[in-house]
Amino acid sequence: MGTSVNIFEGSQVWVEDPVLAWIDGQVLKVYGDEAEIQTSNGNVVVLNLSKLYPKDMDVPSGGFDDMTNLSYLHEPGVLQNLATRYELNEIYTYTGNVFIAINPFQRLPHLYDAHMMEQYRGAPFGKLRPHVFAIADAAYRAMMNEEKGNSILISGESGAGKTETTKMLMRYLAYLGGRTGTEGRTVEQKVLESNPVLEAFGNAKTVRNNNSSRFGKFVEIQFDEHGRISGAAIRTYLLERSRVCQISDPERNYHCFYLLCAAPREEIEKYKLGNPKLFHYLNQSNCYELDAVSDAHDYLATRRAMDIIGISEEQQDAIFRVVAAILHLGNIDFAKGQEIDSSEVKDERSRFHLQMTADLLMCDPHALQDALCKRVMITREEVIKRSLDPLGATVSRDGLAKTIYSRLFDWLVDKINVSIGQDPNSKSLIGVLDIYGFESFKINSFEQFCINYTNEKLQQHFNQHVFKMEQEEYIKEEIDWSYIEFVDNQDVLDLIEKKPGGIIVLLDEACMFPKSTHETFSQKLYQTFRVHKRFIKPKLSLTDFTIAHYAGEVQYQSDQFLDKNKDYLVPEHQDLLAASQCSFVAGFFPPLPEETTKSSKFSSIGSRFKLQLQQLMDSLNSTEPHYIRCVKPNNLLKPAIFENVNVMQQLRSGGVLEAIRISCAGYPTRRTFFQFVNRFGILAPEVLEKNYDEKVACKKILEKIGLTGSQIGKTKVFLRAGQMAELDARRATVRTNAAKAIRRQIRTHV
Ligand code: AD9
Ligand code: MG
Repeated sequence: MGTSVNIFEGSQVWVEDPVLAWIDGQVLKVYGDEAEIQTSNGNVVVLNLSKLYPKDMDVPSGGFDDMTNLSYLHEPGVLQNLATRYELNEIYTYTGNVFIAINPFQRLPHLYDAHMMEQYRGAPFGKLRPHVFAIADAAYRAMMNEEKGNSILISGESGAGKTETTKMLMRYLAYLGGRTGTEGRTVEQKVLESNPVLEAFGNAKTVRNNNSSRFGKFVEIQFDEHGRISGAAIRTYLLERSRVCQISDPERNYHCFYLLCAAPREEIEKYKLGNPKLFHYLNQSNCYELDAVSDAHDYLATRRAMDIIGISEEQQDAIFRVVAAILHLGNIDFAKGQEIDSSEVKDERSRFHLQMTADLLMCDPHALQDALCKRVMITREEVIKRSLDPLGATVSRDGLAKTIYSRLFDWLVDKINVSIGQDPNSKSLIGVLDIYGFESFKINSFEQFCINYTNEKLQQHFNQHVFKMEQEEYIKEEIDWSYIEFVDNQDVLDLIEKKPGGIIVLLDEACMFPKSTHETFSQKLYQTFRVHKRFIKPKLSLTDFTIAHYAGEVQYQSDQFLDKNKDYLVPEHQDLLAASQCSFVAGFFPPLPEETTKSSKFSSIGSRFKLQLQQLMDSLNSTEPHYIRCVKPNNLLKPAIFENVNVMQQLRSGGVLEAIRISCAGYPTRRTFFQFVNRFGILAPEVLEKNYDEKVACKKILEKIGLTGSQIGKTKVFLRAGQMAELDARRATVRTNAAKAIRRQIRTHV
């Protein structure tokens, strides 16, 4: 979207730059459709006029709070504005409906203290500086005034600050809807304390974030007719299961394992734990400690949070007993058994850990060993027990660990929900969504597929909303808007979720057909989507596939799709744990209905996730949404470093620029009549001399300059993309000519 018509000698412009994303410069010469530009780092470049973007010379030194105030709402303008503000620790900025939060990577205590909360309480929106409290306040007021549910959708890449932002929002909502002076465990306290508990069991250090959430979360806070918090419901999505038994340096496993290893001595002794370096599930990585975090302290804090939520002492003991059991389980190694292709517990040390695991899970050690090393085969004639080789037994062990851990996590979520309680009479609610952002790595598997699918869904929701808001503004101002085109991503969603024939359906079919491999699955995809414009078969691979997502192309490796899509609980594991003497553990494994044990053992993670997403979208669709886009300014996780290219990429994939694009399709620039006359009156001085009312003056100015396509609303002038630049260019010419005239006059007088 170049604005070539308005570029002339002396113009200040932005040009693309490989290092800085955008760099500013001045036009030295224009010839034909090319221009010579001197950039601010001293280079001279020649570029086609369509590659130049006008630079806004009226930006205040601290940037704009709301970027729709920029004369030119384009990439470089947005980037420059955000960078300027970030340098001043102004981490929050609006772009119309979208709220952008840039991770400061440093504590800014004053930004979130009690005094700040007080200030934002009930303050008219836009009166104070942009702040997450203002978003929460707006959602709360809207909920109270309109008796309609509101939701706050937070997105951004790993480490961008989603979870921290969510916690600030929840704190502020608890402040607005809390019961002052009440003692004991109030609903809002339980809601707040659910965070440290879920983080202990669902967060881990990754290369991208020391406290990365490995699950998605939607918290629905319910309010009574007085606007007080009366209940809540937490829904979680897709916990990363593989982390329990597989980590790579320098990441960590889930926090709870390290917390328990740092527990007081009695507990360490009771569970026969000790240094985390002794456990296979932890020592695959060399990272055991986190900067500025004390696991010992966090262990006690987690226990306290559990107290507040209402998890009994006994249940807490059971929870940590299961955590310890998983660590011991991981230390059971297998060696070749006496028979061919069989396995047995390797050595004395492994036998010790087997015994410990059985003790902690309160199950029979022999049954545990069998469940790990053998499989029951049911053929038409007989039931036989087949041995697994050592590798098979190890896979079985890891499978058991993952199953137990994910059931523990689900139990915690359920427990928190029951303990907080839902309010059946709730008048209204505010939902807060903290979910993984778009991912594109070197290797992308089923997890990235599900994550990016989620983001496509949310992006569609976002686009539709932004578009609707735009239209509402046009209707309010009574301007004509019918020809604005709306592009959406329904085609990508069809590719993934359509019934019949979408990728998820084809994957389920492959999982149900015993002879399928990832090769046959990929072939099926290639055949089915040969002409789909969002589906690409990469040239150099026979099994990868690429999806052209709204945020860019992602190449997926299909080799683990089938395995990862199968949620399959080995019957031996089920039987073993269902028979546990510990009711807590046995409770994770309720007896299955007869049919499922016999026939369809396969249950599809992809299809279940699709259903969960649909339910989430249904919930969101009944609310008034607010969007927060978190941005990670650098990959070093350090304060005060703003990497342009990196940020630009996130604004693109977060849909911020998409929102801008949608608004550019209409009338992106609006000025009140007063602002317009003030700025462009110079183009029609004769109009200013008459005493027209502002609206008429605007009309006369527009007539005189012959600007077509713009519209006059009830309170504002609406300009098409690029028209502001055109007007500014004319204004600049008029001013230069005036200056020349004055100089001439001075010369003739002298
Ligand atoms: V992930 O997708 O769960 O891996 P998030 O949730 O987006 O990611 P998180 O909120 O965990 O990121 O933030 C990462 C780190 O940035 C935090 O641990 C803080 O150290 C830091 N951070 C984020 N937001 C703020 C803030 N508003 N003030 C101070 C912050 N520090
Ligand atoms: Mg998070």
